[in-house]
Amino acid sequence: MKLVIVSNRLPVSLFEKDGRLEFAQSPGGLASGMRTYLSSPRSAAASGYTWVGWPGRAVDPDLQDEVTRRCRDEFSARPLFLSGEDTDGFYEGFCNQTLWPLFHYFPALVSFDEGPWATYERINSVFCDAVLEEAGPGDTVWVHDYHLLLLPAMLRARRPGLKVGFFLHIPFPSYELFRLLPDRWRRALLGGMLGADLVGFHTNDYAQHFLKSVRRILGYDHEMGRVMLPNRLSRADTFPMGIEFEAFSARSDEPGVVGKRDELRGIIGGGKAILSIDRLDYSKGIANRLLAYRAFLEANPDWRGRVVLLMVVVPSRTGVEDYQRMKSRIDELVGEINGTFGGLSWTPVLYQYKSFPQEELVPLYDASDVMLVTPLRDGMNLVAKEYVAARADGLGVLVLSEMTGAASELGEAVLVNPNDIPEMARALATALEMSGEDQLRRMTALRDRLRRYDVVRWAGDFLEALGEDRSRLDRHMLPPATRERIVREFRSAGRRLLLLDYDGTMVPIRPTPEEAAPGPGLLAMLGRLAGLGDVVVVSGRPRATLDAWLGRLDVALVAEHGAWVRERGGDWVVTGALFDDWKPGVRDLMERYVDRLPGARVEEKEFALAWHYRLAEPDLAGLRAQELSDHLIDLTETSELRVIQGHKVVEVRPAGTSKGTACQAFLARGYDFVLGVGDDTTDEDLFRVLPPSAYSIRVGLTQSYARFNVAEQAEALGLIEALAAVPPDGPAP
Ligand code: GDG
Repeated sequence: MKLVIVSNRLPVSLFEKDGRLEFAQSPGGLASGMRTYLSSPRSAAASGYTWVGWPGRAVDPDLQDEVTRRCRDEFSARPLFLSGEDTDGFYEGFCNQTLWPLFHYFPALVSFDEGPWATYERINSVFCDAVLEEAGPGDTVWVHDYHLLLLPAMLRARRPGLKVGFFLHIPFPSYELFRLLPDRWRRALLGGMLGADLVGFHTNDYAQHFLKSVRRILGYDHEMGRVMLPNRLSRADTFPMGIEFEAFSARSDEPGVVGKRDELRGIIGGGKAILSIDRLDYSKGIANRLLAYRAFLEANPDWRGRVVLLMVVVPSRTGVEDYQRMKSRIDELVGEINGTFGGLSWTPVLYQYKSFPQEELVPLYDASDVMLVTPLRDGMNLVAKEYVAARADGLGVLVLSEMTGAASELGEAVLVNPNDIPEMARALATALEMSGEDQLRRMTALRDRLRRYDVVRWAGDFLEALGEDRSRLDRHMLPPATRERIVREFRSAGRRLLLLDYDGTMVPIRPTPEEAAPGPGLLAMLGRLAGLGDVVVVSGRPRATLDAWLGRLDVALVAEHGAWVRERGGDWVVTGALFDDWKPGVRDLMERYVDRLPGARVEEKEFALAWHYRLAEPDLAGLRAQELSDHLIDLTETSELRVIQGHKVVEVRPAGTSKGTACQAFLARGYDFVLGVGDDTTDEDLFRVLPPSAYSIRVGLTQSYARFNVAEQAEALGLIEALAAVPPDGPAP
């Protein structure tokens, strides 16, 4: 299997030197992380990879062939050439003036211009063409980041069999922010991402935000992150990106690094150093950080002259006006702090407006007592992790913004809210005054965690999850040939048994249980089927409903998930030792949850109570259903009751009977063709008791004990109808 990696920038960038084109490593966490993964012996991309992306500048048409050849031969890369006009609308435009501010919670800075959107769509399709030239059938494509949100669906549309993964390196904003985008855009962006088999995020919050937007905007529900699309599954999951831990850790012993660190320490003098490194961007909260440092110096005069803030700001988007303004504000603040507090013998802020190669960051990390990472929003923030890795001595304090993805993993850091300037000032004092023992304890915990989940593990886990997912699903989807085989075997069988769930299998799930009554077509079909074999309708419905709806058919009925059985032409028989003295307590609790959720209602059955929430607002309903189940599980822990979460229903009934136990009597009668079909958790009890030779089908793309899944109810009904179409006089000609 070949791996095709796709990102806006290639891991190498072109630049011109003395009239010649040269290559340099591209900056940023994605490029260096993936480079590390691809060159690691632990990488699974051993059978080759190609990286598709933009080489960082417009290339003259005469030179494109040569650049393409060199990229291929030297870097296993496929360059994609974009004109200045393309990058204006695409990168500078939609990426950085719409998606970047919106996803980093700066709605006031978001541009809603149509022009850049059109370019964004077009450039995503240019990427699609290039990827399809590189990826063969059976290859895996890993698409990275917000520049290419539409690409996964484009790839899926043109090559459905391709395995596609997508990873978002920046935050996915809450639904309230995401919904600000015009409906066309937000649908296309979500649909684009869902084209991937696996969508990865740094944190669980981002994944949940994405899933919520998918549910609210596209209407697709999910189960544990698996999004049920009409004909396939996509999965959202969390993969917090790590760094090359051992390399950073080992570097601090290299003589060159030690020398540089000592030199820096000399400049700092006997005092302490606080380090701050970021790209110039409004998301990084650089001005707030300076304000916090100023507040700290104001409140702690004894620290004046004994501390230095080493502030590295990497030039970025230098042509954009907002960034120029930000730069002026930072310059002013630095000047003001140095002017107010500094003197000839002490400069409070040592400010560098330039970029450093990654290896030169290590002596900076090592020389600094405190690392101050306080973005207003950041997808992950690898600099925070690199600081921890570089501190092989186990000392140093990380002060980290709660608004970074890294904060969800690095709980031993001193966490701060970057909007709370007094709090940050206090955190600085805490960090500078922290005992060596406390530093060591926190650092050791942080280092252990980052060592285990490094960047190779991150990429490996993502690709493994991507590989697994599809193979599991492919095995389960009912292939057309098997469907035909089922019909054929049914025709030629002597004794046939069909165990069929009702709601969600023979009729679609309706807003209220009453609306699911069978129409004449369905009744006629079941009548025909009953002439061909033994049909058992296995339902969670009360027996009165089944009697009213299906009682006149020559079929057996199972009601209340197995509590009652009515044989063909017989009477209802209770199947186990059933009791209902538990009902009042459970009913009270369920009713309290009806009060808390408009649209919910309690249904009383003879041996069960069901709390339905199909008509309620889906988000709140999901939450309340979860709370209610947890509550019920606590309440019934020591009793013989079972709490079951089905399709938009939470049900409590005595343990000991199930659709499985109720059907065992039928199965024992010996059939040479058995088929079970159902759509719900309660049908799993039936699938579990079926013999290996039986066919079993679960409606919906969920993990199941059934041998096969079909995506939709209509597909299940179609199969049942095909069986009913067999001529009544036995095997077809
Ligand atoms: C996106 C997300 C997320 C080298 N020289 C400098 C410098 N480097 C290296 C650092 C680090 C990387 O660049 C910067 O790390 P970030 O985490 O900020 O990564 P980005 O690629 O900018 O950002 C971010 C990341 O993707 C990975 O998913 O963590 O949230 O925005 O490896 O060693 N970094 C800086 N100055 C230099 O001079 N700041």
